[in-house]
Amino acid sequence: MSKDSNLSDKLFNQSALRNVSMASLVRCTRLCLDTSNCKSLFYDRESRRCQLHSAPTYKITDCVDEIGWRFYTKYPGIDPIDTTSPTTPSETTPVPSETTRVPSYVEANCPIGNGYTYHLFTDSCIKAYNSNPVKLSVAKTKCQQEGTELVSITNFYKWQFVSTIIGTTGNSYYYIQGTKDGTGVWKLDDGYVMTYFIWGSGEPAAVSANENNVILWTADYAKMYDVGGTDLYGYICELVPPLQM
Ligand SMILES: [Ca+2]
Repeated sequence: MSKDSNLSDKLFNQSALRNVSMASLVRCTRLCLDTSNCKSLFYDRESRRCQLHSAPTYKITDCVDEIGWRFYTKYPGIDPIDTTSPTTPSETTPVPSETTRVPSYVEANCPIGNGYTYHLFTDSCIKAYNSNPVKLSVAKTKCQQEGTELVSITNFYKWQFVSTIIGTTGNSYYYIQGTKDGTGVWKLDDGYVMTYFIWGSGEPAAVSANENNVILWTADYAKMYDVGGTDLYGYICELVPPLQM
């Protein structure tokens, strides 16, 4: 997320996706990143209000003056849309050519030339590997070596996107984020509790000890299975853009 100082002390006070209290900007940002259609947010440090929005940015003239609010967007550099009147394409609108340029935020958030695939709706950028199966610790290292991390699946739409990348047939296994702690709670690598699961048939079920990690198995529609971390599987890396605040 990038701060846009042009909208400091401004607020777009219509049609927020969420309007909630959040203890910090980091948490507000996290909520936006976990909300599939959130593209920008306003945060007021004083009142700790957090407003999530579905447009990448807003025109200053569509905002009201509200001291204290700051604006952050996933898509810096995008021109604001007209929020005051519905746009109707005119007859002279040119037909987009097949060589439409890749939007700059895709290039910035996802090096698609490197085998990664970008999904706008979940703002995620992933690449699956399965030709050289490895144990979990090596999978994490492999992702880190290219500046990414194992994919974290935080909602249905993210899972759905990932499943289209790896497929839902065949017999392939892929490590993803998710570690069960000593009290049985599943957590992501940053310590947050996992809230979204799409377990395979009969899972989670530890048929051997220490099935404290998660894979997706294409033979069961790319659903989640708890496994140990020493088996050799493919893995899915995700490029997570750094927070800019
Ligand atoms: Ca299992």
